[in-house]
Amino acid sequence: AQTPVKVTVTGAAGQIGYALLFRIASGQLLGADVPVTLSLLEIPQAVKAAEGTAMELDDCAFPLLRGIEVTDDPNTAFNGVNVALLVGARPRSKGMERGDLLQANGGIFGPQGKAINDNAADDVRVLVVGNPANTNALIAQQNAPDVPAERFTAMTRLDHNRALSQLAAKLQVPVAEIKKMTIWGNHSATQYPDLFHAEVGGKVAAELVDETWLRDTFIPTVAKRGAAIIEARGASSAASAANAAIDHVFDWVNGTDWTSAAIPSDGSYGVPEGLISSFPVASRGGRWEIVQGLEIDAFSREKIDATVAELEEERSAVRELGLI
Ligand code: NAX
Repeated sequence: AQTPVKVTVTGAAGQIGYALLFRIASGQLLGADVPVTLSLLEIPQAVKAAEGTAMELDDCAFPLLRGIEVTDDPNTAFNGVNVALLVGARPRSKGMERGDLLQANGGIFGPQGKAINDNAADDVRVLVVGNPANTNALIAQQNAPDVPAERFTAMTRLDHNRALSQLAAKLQVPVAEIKKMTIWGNHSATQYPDLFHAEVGGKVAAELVDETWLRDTFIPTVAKRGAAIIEARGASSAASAANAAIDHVFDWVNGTDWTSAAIPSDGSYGVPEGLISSFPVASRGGRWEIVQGLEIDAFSREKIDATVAELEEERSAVRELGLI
């Protein structure tokens, strides 16, 4: 029998955790034939709630779920971990400056990176969902010098899926007909959803829509969708975020020709090396590769540069705070 894959979810008692854990346990993260064990990491005050979720997971009698642990100790949670989903983060509270936010998250992602460094399995893969996701991933990575840098990634797949859905609705086509969608840069309002490389029925998507819609509707709708969900639901995206995390890890492990993920830059497309930035990526042999050779026109160049500049500022800020 196959050894179970250990999947650790931080922020397990939160709303994304609740939408995510049952899908992992049912086999959707890694495949319908891969047994898993789950480790639920929470802060002490939320351990009891996470235990309640663990009870419900038990009550599903998932055939692939071979064990559950609930803990507030990162060293325990990441001991032997193969897939780490870092969801728990410190949200921005009223009046909080960016520096305070980065500092608070450094206090979470620094120690978690170190715990991954010291305890994880050799094949560990890390996906950071908790915001500011790209920079939190960078902090964790920089605190895990013994883990290959490329194993630290951040989630822009929700933005990618939002872009697919917006374009499909505009063109009245099924999402499956859209290929080569790309989100560039930071998972923030500066992100750049790119229709100049996306294709629908073999045609370039940007040529199937008018320029005004692309610039003034599509890009801001995708970039500000998170805020629109909060406005409508009274709570931030949860099931769709969990779904995107599942998509990201499934494709990383099982392969894909094209999607979007924030991965450490190798300098491609002028993105400074080491920044964890979203790119068009393929996954082959269990590794992400940046899709090469795309032509970037002036419009896209400006958008990519703006979002990458924000990532550079965040990196400088966490350097100044001594977090990396
Ligand atoms: P919730 O506030 O519902 O849950 C967060 C949980 O994390 C809480 O239970 C909290 O106790 C726990 N937590 C805090 N610090 C922790 C630590 N040091 N160790 C372990 N657990 C800890 O938030 P939720 O709605 O689940 O969102 C989680 C994160 O995802 C937020 O940072 C949010 O901004 C981010 N998002 C990222 C998205 C993306 O596309 N990358 C989209 C959705 C979401 O907004």
